[in-house]
Amino acid sequence: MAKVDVEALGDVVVVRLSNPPVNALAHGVRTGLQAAVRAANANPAIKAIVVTGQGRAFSAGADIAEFAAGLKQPGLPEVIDELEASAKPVVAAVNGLALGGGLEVALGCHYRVIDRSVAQLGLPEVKIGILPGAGGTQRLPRLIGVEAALDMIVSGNFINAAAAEKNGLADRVAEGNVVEAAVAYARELVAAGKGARPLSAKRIEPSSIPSDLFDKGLATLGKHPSGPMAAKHCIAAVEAAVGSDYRSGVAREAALFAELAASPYAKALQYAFFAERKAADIPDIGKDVRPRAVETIGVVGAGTMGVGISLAFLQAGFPVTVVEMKPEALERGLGRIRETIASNVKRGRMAQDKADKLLSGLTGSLDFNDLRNADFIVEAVFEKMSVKQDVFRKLDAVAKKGAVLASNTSTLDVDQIAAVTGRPEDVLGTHFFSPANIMRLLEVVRGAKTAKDTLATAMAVAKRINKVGVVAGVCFGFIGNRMVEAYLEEVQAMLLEGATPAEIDGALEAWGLAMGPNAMMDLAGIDVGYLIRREHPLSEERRRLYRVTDKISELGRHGQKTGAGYYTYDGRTRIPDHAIVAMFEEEARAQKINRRTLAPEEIVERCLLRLANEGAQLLDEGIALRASDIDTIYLTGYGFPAWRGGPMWQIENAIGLEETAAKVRAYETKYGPRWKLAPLIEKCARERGSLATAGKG
Ligand code: 3H9
Repeated sequence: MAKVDVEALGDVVVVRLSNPPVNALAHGVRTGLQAAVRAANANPAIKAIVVTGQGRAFSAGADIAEFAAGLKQPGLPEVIDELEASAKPVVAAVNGLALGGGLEVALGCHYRVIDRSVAQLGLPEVKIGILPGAGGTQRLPRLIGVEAALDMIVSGNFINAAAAEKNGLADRVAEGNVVEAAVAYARELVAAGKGARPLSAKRIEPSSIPSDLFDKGLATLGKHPSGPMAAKHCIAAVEAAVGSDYRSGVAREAALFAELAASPYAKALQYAFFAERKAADIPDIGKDVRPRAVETIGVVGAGTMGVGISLAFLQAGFPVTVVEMKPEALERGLGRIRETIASNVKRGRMAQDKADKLLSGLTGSLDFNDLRNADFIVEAVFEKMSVKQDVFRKLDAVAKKGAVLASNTSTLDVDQIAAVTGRPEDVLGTHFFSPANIMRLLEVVRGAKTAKDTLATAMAVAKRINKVGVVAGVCFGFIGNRMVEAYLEEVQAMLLEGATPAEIDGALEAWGLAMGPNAMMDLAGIDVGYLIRREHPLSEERRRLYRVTDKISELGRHGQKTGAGYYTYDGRTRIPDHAIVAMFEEEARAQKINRRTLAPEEIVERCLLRLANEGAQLLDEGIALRASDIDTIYLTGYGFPAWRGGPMWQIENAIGLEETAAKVRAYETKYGPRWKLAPLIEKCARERGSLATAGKG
């Protein structure tokens, strides 16, 4: 239950925020803190107050789940103001995470003692589309300086105790028990006659900062991951701290906070925060299903994916054995792993001793027998059923009992792969996204015979390698790539109708996507889709839509790797190519399509609706457990902007399901069966239901 625990240690009272797991500042915590401060001030025997947190966190901030319903009184700003107004000195003992409202509580305290080894401090509100709204934008610049505060608030990044010591956030850094250190410090302060020291009483002189600081901050924002509003409002709030009294600054902070809190971007980002965590919840797998122990990893294949996957495991501290068939391929792969780690060291992202330690866990081999001790083996060989099945037969022969056998297939039937082994219960898909050491998504594909603990193990492993595991059922392309198929098909149609690759990419990138579809295909390789289309039976419609792209591939223009695809390339820079537009013009003439200019809004709408319509179909088929899983896949694996919530969130919350159904029907009338409305959207629109409650999850 959300509350605070109060313990009197002689003349110092320790107030512990207690709301597991991270002491979010729910109503009970706020009232508890307020009451404890009042009681301590009313008790003549108490000379000082120490505020700390229960467990691993000081506090991770306001309870995000409470935002939707509106915060009950007393609000956090009032509680912190009252804490700061305490006549008796208040010392924060920062025992772990102090984030958002949690750090704002620490800033409301008069002094801060910070744990050396575990503390992390930050104001990450911008990442959920808001700003520090409990005085943080006013108190932090008063404490550590405007520039340093601006950086922390606009980036949302965390700092550790050493950095806090350097920038003045910490009065003391504690090596051992931080609460004991804070209590001792409080007594020292009392003995020295040092009392309350409210930050809000300080004034920041405008002359103390560069005159162009805020203009520069705005000019260098670029595409901020929080969308178009939050970072700008953060800058405006900090600006309000300069040259003004605390009261007027905090009033400006509150007004800006209210604007952000009401924005669709904040709602989308907060939805995304919980969606990501919900993905770990699998309805038929309770806490009684224990993941298997995983200490050692095997990777089969040292191509691009095998290298990325090996790096992901090595960087999380796992020893990895990589098996290849040919010595040159093995050496090339191991070389790329070593180069990536060396470049991380060179760029200051990793210490040399850590790199040495990671690389000491890397073994290369040409012999499948060397995988006999591996607990978790990922196959990352050529995307062809016969090749994958051959690998799984070999793995079945050598892997130890209970080892998880995972395929990194992006499209193939995991059940057919499992069927060649004598242990299909140990087999599943782990679909990594390229570059696998960087992309956060891991689609975990549950086969018909995958055992519950095999699935639980893969989800636990995903977490250990800092990935977001999302469960998918077996179908061609699983969740992400099946939706991409629909999306790319629509892109082909628009290219024929008159949009250029640059217009399509430009429209979607301006809307927020990290990369437009044509640039994405050029990066992934146009030949990849071409080969897949040749392996699978295609409808006449698809054949027609992909005719030009197939020709582009046949010309050897496979994308960035060949220096030309939909664009030509100067290094990584795209250059629009008239020859490609001419190919689409010619094909349009042959297909009797009248070319026209497509507005950016139409481009975005058609892409979004095709994605979401296919997503609803996947939800209906039970391939995806819940709409939020689909969105999580798009946000973490496909460069969809989190501040737009995801394709499913968009149709439900930005467009509306009835409107979506009407639009899709209109497109169906115009373009035919590829626009068939997903029955689930139709049903939800008719019954005023919600996709959020439609799945099995
Ligand atoms: C704020 O403070 C506004 C103020 O400025 C002004 C107010 C007026 N609320 O991520 P994990 C839950 S805004 C509610 O899996 P980790 C989380 O859902 C807030 N719940 O663990 C999960 O629950 P479950 C500013 C929260 O170790 C569980 O805790 N603060 C909150 O990987 C464990 O979380 C932030 O934006 C919360 N604030 O990461 C911090 N935080 O087990 C957001 C966590 O049921 N939080 N939960 O799924 C984080 O960044 C990470 O959760 C954290 C832990 C780093 C704390």
